[in-house]
Amino acid sequence: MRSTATLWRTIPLIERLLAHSRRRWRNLGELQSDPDCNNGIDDDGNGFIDDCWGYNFAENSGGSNLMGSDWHGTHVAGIVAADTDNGRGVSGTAWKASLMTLTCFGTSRSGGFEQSIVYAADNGAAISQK
Ligand SMILES: [Ca+2]
Ligand SMILES: [Ca+2]
Ligand SMILES: [Ca+2]
Repeated sequence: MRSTATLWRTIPLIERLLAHSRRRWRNLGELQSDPDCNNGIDDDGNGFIDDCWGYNFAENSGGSNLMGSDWHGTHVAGIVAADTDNGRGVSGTAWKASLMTLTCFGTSRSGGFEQSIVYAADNGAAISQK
């Protein structure tokens, strides 16, 4: 039987999701020196500029807006991490999880699928479980 304990870990969404959510994973190494997440510097030295909330691998960009080409990731984010027992909308399947935004379907191009999985693993997200 599968353990549900890992469902409350950080889960990478290899798409994109709402720009602001309290369920968002955050990169404190970047945000502590760049709270507005727009200085154009790789503050934590991990190879990604302004990756405060995740990264847009399709268009090789960070910052606070990681929106891509459609709303599918936002829909999936709700399925995964919507608050439970609050009388609003749905309950997520992993409602204590934080979500890491990794855009691979950008506004002008797609790509970076493999790199996004490596990034997620390097930053503690649950990639798979047994
Ligand atoms: Ca960085
Ligand atoms: Ca920065
Ligand atoms: Ca709800």
